[in-house]
Amino acid sequence: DNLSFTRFILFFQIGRAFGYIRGGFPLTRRALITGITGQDGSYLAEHLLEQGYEVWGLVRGQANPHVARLRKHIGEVQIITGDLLDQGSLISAVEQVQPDEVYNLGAISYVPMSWQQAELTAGVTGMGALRMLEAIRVVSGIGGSRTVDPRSQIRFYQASSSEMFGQVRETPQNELTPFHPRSPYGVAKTYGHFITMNYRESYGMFAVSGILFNHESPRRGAEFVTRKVSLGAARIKLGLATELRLGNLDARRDWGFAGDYAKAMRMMLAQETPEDYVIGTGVTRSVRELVELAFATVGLNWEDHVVLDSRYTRPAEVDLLCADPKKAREQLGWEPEVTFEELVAMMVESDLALLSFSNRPEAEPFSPEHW
Ligand code: NDP
Ligand code: GDR
Repeated sequence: DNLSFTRFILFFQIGRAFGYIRGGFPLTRRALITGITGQDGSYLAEHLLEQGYEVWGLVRGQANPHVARLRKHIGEVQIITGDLLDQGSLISAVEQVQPDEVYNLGAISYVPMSWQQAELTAGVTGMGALRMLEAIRVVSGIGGSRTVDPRSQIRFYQASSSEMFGQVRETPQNELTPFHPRSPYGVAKTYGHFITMNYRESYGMFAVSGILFNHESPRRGAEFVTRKVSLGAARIKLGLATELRLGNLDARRDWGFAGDYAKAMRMMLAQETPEDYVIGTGVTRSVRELVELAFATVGLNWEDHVVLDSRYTRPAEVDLLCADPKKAREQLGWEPEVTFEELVAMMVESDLALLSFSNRPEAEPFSPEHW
């Protein structure tokens, strides 16, 4: 009846107002995630669903095989088709989903591939960010003399990377450290970073970049060094292989757990003002230390099994990365929860379990080209 309808509207409006006062948000938020089929997409979707969000994922391709993998982790995600190379598809996605938040995680993200397909990397990893910003701008009617209520703005998160620092002259690296990218991937990410900043400055959009250092998990692609090592140690332990071929063991990275980093993404969009943040642990380790620890976890000596192979060295390397996450700690209240030791143990144990069931399809999740 009319009275209960009026009451419902009243409670709804009070709820919305309360939501704004508490965290600047109405009660149920709708998120659109590009790159939902990747490592971070799955953790972010999981986290947002836990927070009561309605989650939509942009998926490319006609029958993307990664969707089945995503569905196994998370059921409630709604899928919409689109591609970061296709401006129209992004406009349609934003129009259809009407998101409160857009997380742009889609990218060609494997650094060595960016030398083999530099133009594609520029198009997806770099220009993809511009296309998504344009989709939001056009659908929101921002630009020219038209302004929007800042509270109803679509908030945009860009997945920036510590690879933008590249050849660093200062360590640890923070939000003010200059960029000197060392790969076509790093260059493309630097474009994505600055175009995000530019749309914030030009149009007043709530557009931010998280400069995330390396983050890993059992869901990490098998071409990246942590997963290659955890799978390698597990395979050797189970007698499925005898050696593991690697490139530069001296490179140092700041490795954290992807689940912790997904939380930081949401926190950045929940702030009063749009700002960029460095996210990392503040601890740096070499690839050699990673290998030593992973093999020790299964009771093996890495030196008996690791073979150096120049196919895995890069035309230009990033030698040392170490985050200074002070701003994120102080302003977001973000802290990493999983240590490097716990992360390596988690990944090796997960791969031992995975490979022990040899008739499961995930037992061979890597392509021979990367192995
Ligand atoms: P993944 O490589 O696991 O995932 C990449 C995602 O991008 C996949 O879902 C892939 O979908 C999608 N994608 C590729 N090409 C396109 C395209 N043309 N249009 C739309 N989507 C596309 O990466 P991560 O999850 O590890 O990383 C997420 C983001 O964060 C990336 O942008 C990465 O560069 C960045 N980043 C990652 C860090 C890390 O340590 N993991 C650190 C810093 C930044 P498909 O299933 O179609 O292949
Ligand atoms: P990275 O991650 O390039 O830092 O980019 P990756 O795990 O590929 O390499 C880390 C370091 O390990 C050295 N390395 C090897 N790497 C791979 N992949 N395979 C090997 O056999 C091998 N041997 C040694 C590399 O030379 C490098 O120094 C990741 C990606 O997720 C990016 O998308 C993201 O932006 C950055 O992390 C932060």
